[in-house]
This record gives sequence, C-alpha cells and structure tokens, in this order.
Amino acid sequence: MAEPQILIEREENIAILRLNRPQALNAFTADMLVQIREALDRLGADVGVRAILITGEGRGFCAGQDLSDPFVAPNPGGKPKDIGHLIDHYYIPMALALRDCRVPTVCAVNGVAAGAGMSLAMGCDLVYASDAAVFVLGFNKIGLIPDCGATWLLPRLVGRAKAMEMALLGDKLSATDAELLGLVARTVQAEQLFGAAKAAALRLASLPTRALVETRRLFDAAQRSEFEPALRAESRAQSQLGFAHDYSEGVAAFMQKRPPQFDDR
Ligand code: LHQ
Repeated sequence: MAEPQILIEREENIAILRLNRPQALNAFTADMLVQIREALDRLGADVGVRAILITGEGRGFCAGQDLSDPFVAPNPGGKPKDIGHLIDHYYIPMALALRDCRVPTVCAVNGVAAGAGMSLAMGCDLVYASDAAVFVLGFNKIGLIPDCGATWLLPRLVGRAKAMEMALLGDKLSATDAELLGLVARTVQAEQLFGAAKAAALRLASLPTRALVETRRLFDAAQRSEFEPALRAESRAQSQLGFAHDYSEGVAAFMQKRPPQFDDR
C-alpha cells in the first residue's frame, strides 16, 4: 500500500500535520494539497484542537510542487497543459484554508523550504526554523513567478528589495538570515526544533483562540487599509470578542490572580 502523503497526530489539544514524501523532500502532489486543505478545515473545526503544528518528515520541509507530477508536465503527449488549473483548484484552496484556519498554525521548518513549500511556511502564524533549514523560491529557474501567496507574503515579511533579490536571483537564504530578515520568528538548533515548535503550539492552545485568529485577520487586513479603517476594524473585532467567554474568563483570572482557562472556539 502507498505511504500516506500527510500524517496527522494528536497530542494533548494540538494536532501535528507532517508532510510525508521524504524521498522527494515532501514536494507537493495534487492529492497532497487536497489532503492538507481538508486536514486544515477538519482540524480547525474540531473543538478538541486548539493549534496546528505543520512540519516535514525527513531532511526537507517541502520542495514545492513535485515537478515530476504529470499534472505539471510542461508538454505531456505533445499537448500543452494549463498549470493555472492546478493553482486555481489545488494551491489556492490550500492557501485560503491556511489563511482562514480557525486555530493558530505553527510551522516547524525542519529543512529546505522551496517554491510553494516556502509559501506554506510563510502562511503560518508562527514560523520556527531549524538552523539547518534553507529558503529558496526557485521559480526563476523554471520560468515561473512565485505563487501560492508568495508575491503577497514575502515582500510584507522581508521588504521589497530583499523579496525581489530572492525572486529574481533565486539564491538560497540560510535560516539565520531568514530570522534576521523577519521571514521566520525564530531559528532553533535542529535537534531542538520540534520541541520548541510543539511548546509554542501548546502555549497557543492555552490562549483565547478566537482572539488569536482575529489578530491574524486584522494584521492581514490592515496591510491594505488606511490607519482609520484599521482602527475601526479593531473596534468591531474588540466589540465581538468582548461578548465572548474568554474575555470574562481572562479578566476574572487576572483579578483573582489565577491562571485562566480559555475554552471559546
Ligand atoms: C524533487 C523536487 C521537486 C520533485 C527535490 N519535485 N522532486 C505551482 C503550480 C504549477 C507549476 C509549478 O509550480 C507550482 C509551485 C512551485 O512550488 S514551483 C517550484 C517547484 N520547486 C522547485 O523548483 C524546487 C526544485 N528542487 C530544488 O531546487 C532542490 O531539490 C532543493 C533546493 C529543494 C533541494 O536541493 P538538495 O538539498 O540538493 O536536494 P536534491 O536536489 O538532491 O533533491 C533530493 C531529491 O528530491 C531528489 O530526488 P533523487 O531521486 O535524485 O534523490 C530530487 O529530484 C527530489 N526533489 N525537489 N520539486
């Protein structure tokens, strides 16, 4: 029987999603993109899951699209293929499921993150990288543009100048440089990466989920908004969260000098 292309484990109140094609550095297939999207939707809707940790099996995190997949063969049987179809039907739904995930997402970048694999990492809420990880867009070498959200995410994270250098020259970026540039939140020694990322996911799981997810939404929305609309959007979100149990619990816990027990989802 073929190996599953993703693995899902549950630990306490977090879910761990592992990309599982280590022989191809976890390069994406169309099936795998569907499975990741479905897992993000399903786990995000599960009240027992309060954070999702995404990582890769083996020495790589994800090498982007599997270039040997017939789906992207440039000229299969002499007939040109529209790769925009793969993007519309597989990559975009996965990128949106990540953006809209109902729980916070943590990425443990355990090795190379290339092409859309780098986009997957950048789309997570908290990104920790092994000191052995490298980041490379790679699209320039195959005559394509950065996709799966990279044109939106990368310049916002590292600024236009560095994003252009990475996209046009396509050089590898070390994890240390990725941290200096703000592409990842933290670089951790390889052997400590999983533990550090899991501890972060467990911490997120103990916090008020809805407020964390609203923070992601507002940070993203504010990127394309003027200052005053951002202030008003904050007010609307705060108004909603103010009616939620996590707010009364957080304030009560503070006043009573006890740890809070957040349970809204
Ligand atoms: C791979 C891959 C791979 C298959 C390593 N596919 N096997 C969306 C829609 C439509 C079209 C196109 O794309 C997209 C989105 C995208 O993501 S496009 C970008 C696709 N990705 C790339 O261009 C990266 C290609 N890979 C590489 O440049 C290197 O493999 C990196 C820098 C990732 C790692 O280099 P190394 O550490 O030196 O490893 P390696 O090259 O020796 O790879 C190890 C194995 O993994 C090898 O197989 P083998 O049987 O020889 O051991 C590679 O063929 C396989 N592999 N990436 N994307």
